[in-house]
Amino acid sequence: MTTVTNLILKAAAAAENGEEDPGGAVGGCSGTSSSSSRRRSTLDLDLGNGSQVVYVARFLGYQESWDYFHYLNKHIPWTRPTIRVFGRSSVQPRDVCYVASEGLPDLAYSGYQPHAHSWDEFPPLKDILEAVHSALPGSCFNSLLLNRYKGGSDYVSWHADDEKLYGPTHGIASVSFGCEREFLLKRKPGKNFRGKKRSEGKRAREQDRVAEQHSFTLKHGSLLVMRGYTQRDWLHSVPKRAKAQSTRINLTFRLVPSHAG
Ligand SMILES: O=C(O)CCC(=O)C(=O)O
Repeated sequence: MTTVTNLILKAAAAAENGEEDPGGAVGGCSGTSSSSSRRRSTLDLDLGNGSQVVYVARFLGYQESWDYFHYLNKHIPWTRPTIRVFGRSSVQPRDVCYVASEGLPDLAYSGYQPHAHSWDEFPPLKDILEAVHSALPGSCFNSLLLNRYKGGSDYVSWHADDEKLYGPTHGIASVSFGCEREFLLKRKPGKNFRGKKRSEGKRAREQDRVAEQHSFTLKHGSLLVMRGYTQRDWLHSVPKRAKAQSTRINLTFRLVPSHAG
């Protein structure tokens, strides 16, 4: 799918070869300085109505990212649980694991309540979390969902991470390793494009549809941030792709307020 987003991404990638934006700022949960003063090319996409996406193609270095990939692939206790969607049981089409700080309310989705592992069990995850906090001043993530896609038949279908647990405007920071996969965003049905009335006519509706979908190729070592009302107003997915033959690992860092639940 060629969308406006992918054209912008190509421009951002070209810019990476030359001049780059400063991406790593001082700040974050611990208030530490950036793990790197590396200059990064970023794409900021305003989705309208208080939703934004930020994409950093080279968030982590290439070899460092492979080191994380191999560690996570080997040491994470991956499971493929049975979940219930629309009243039907099915095996989740990817491997998952959950890590969270102590004392948080339990996460549950689709009839499944994952065991919350401790950050201390997987020290490299704490390093990645610190890099995320450093790159996103003011962020303070305390939980992490890990996904492993073993090939192009593994996927995540259209959904929003809009569980009450997270609150209405929670940000999600998503770090990817290994095989590149397409990540799609589309506006939830009934949510108007930038507050405008929906257009009349087939052609106008098709133009609206294209304007309301975005596609990102999530690269090895990249960071994608969904902010504001993105989970309230948008759906996202990683569709099946026959060409994606190798393993991809994705980490989604989230903040669970300790009073949630
Ligand atoms: O693998 C990805 O990039 C997305 C994962 C995702 O949508 C989720 O964990 O909710």
